[in-house]
Amino acid sequence: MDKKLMTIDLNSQILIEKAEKDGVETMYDRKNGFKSQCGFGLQGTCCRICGMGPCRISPKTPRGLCGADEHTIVGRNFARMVAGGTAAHSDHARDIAHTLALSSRDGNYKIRDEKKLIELAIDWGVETECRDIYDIAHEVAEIGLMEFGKPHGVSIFLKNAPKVRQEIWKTIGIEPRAIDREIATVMHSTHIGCSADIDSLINLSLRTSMADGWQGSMIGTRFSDIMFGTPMPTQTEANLGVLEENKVNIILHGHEPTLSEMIVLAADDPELLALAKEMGAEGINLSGMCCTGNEITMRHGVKIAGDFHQQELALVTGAVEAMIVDVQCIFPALAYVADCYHTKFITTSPKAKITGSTYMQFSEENAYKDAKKIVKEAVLNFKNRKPEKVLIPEFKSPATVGYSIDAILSQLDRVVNFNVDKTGTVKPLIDCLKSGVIRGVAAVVGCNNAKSVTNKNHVTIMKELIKNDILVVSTGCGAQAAAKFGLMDKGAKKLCGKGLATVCELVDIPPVLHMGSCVDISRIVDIVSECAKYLDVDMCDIPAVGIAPEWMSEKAVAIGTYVVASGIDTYLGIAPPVTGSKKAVEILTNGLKKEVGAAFTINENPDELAAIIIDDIEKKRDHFEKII
Ligand code: XCC
Ligand code: SF4
Repeated sequence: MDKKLMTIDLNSQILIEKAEKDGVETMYDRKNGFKSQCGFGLQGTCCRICGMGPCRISPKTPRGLCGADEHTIVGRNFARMVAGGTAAHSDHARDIAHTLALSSRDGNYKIRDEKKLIELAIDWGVETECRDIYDIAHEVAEIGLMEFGKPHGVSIFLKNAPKVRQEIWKTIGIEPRAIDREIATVMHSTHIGCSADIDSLINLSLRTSMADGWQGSMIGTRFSDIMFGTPMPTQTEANLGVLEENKVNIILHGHEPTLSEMIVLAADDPELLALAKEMGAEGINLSGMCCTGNEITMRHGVKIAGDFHQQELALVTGAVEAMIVDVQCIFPALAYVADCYHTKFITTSPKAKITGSTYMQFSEENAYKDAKKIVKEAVLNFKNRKPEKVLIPEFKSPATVGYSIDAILSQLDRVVNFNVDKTGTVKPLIDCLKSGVIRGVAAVVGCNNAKSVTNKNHVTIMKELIKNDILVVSTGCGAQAAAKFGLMDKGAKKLCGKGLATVCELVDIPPVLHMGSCVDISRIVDIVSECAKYLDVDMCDIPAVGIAPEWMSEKAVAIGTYVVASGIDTYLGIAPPVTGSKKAVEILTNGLKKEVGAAFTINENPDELAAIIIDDIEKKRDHFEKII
């Protein structure tokens, strides 16, 4: 396939061509090299859980050596994907919790949102009267850390869900206990000779995913807001056109805000700015990719360089002095691409060491010092840039980002109720839904996937939804697709149906709201939960859906599963590796409806998927209008 047709992003197309001229291999070349992918892997019917395998299921070999059939194998593989995703999100949260435990008045990490901390402390029964805010923070951090390994009880966050939802979780046995325990249980239960029952394996997957959504991710988001500030609307720009010819370009890529927050500070350090001048640069230009990019754009308006599929292409510009990464979604290929240019590919986490990178360990204890050292490395590299190899493509799009729940509700409240107090309630949002000016809310989230044309599913579906008066909220690389294609610009209201356009105009918001990184999907679950509680209904009664049009990571599988377990229907634009088991497909796309009131829908054609979603939201509305 013509590589340029594998993405709809014009900058990417230009850089794919440049990579070819420069003799640099990218994911798009490798995709063409894979003539076909393994059918067993695609369907989830290859088992290599024990040393007798791999066992592959086909009509001639319907059972593995131990007798496991396709349902057992698909179920076990699915559960392990959920466990992998839960582990990644939650380990991110664990680091944030450790950082909160380290926070101090004169240290690197401070408390920025005291109100949020106090609210959480009260919710968790921590004494707040007449106490130093840092003592409170440390006790809250300790409770958060206990969620990973407490020997008794279930997630501390479950009690915030509507009562009916809590009952469902209890009845079907998916209340997550300690986070690490759920992950360990999946690894145990899927070991050879344990669970071989598909219903049980999916139930196990649901409980583990709940440890991601209603535990790890909630800790990650809340603690990040407490330490780094709750995001509020701010202006930014998105796509590789944000790189600057005359400045030291540093791209931050990965996930955890602990590192990136410090780099943001260090990039403003007078000493380093002076050094940049000395090197002949006009300054230091920071931008972000993937979820790290989302974290720092939400809180500081740092420009978005691009998404998951643009990480190699960013280096192909020849204008990046350093790509600084921590964990998750980092192509090992960056080491090879960086080698073809002057770019320093700097890894920083003991959890993600990559051959061929420059390893500069970042520790929270020495955060600012470490961050300065890393930025200095980038600045010193400016002199090695080869002007003849530089090509910065021009496209970039303005975007308004920073829509935490707090931001959305206070903005709505100000307009609808003339309430200038910053804390809003969900009432105005519910009024918009009730009256039907907004038909529903769709969370369009997740990755890019080489199985589809990059960004095409995201953009097609989002445009179709807003045209039909469905408010879109977004996180992860989906949010970056929206930002790059102008859908997070307030001017995008011209693409909306009449109802949504009016709301955007009145409230002064874009039709696609950036809600953060993928850990921040906890914000979306929270707001649906709050709406349900306000109306005294269940979460599955709200006309809200989740959509992952181009998902690819195990984290996305965990997310989709907890979103469904929360009663929110979830739509996938890429088929997960479960199609080899009819029973697994039936449970995931239908059976779960009876248990949790929501299920998955899979369709790889974005136009068809959008039509199904719009139709389903209208059906949900019929029910919604009847019960409220
Ligand atoms: Fe990674 Fe989080 Fe997916 Fe993007 S969306 S490719 S997980 S960076 Ni989260
Ligand atoms: Fe084969 Fe069973 Fe071992 Fe899987 S667990 S590899 S199906 S023998």
